[in-house]
Amino acid sequence: MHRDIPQYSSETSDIQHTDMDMRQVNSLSYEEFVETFGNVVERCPVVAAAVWSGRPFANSHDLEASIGEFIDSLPVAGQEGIVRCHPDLAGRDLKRGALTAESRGEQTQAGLTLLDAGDAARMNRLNAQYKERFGFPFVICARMNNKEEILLQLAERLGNEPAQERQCAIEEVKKICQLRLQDIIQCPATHTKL
Ligand code: 2AL
Repeated sequence: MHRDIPQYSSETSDIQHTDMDMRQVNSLSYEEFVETFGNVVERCPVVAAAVWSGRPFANSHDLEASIGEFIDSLPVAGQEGIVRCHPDLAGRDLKRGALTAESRGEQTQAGLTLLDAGDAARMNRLNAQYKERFGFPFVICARMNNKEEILLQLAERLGNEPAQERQCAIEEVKKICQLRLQDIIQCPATHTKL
C-alpha cells in the first residue's frame, strides 16, 4: 500500500483530515486513487474510478468539477443509484454501527446521534414517507445543516415534484463530496500581496 494514502479510522466518529497536495494526488496509481477517493461519493467508488483518467487535476475544485460532470452525465437510473447508496439520516445503519466513517462523522456533527425520542420518531416517519414517494432516500449535506434544518428540509422537499427532487438530491451529493474532498486535499496556499 502507498505510504501516503490517508486512511479513515473506523474507530472514531470524528471527521478525519489529511492534507495531500496536488502533486501527491496526481501521482496516485488508479488503485491508490480509488482507495483514497472511493468514498467521496458515499459507497460509490466507481465515481473515483471514472474520473482518474482525467488527471492531472489543478486543485481540489478541478477534481470536484470532474466528479460533478461525471454525475451529471449519468442517466436518471445512474443518478438515482448514487442517491440510493446513501444511508438514511439517523437510520438503521447509524443505530447498528454500520455507517462509513465519513457518514458517521457527518451525522454526528449535525447532532443526529443525539436526537430525542420525539425528533427520532419524526425523522423515521418522514424518511419513510420520502422513500415511499420518491423511491430513494432523503439526502442532504449533514455538515451544512443542523438537526432542526434537516427536519425542516425533509418535510419541505416531500412536496417537490420527482424530477425536481432528484436534482435536489444530486446537488446535495455534490456538496457532501465537496467537503469530503476538502478533508483529503490540502487547501491551496493563500498568497498575500506585499
Ligand atoms: C448523508 C450522509 O451519510 N452524510 C451526509 O452528509 N448525508 N446521508 C443522507 N441520507 O443525507
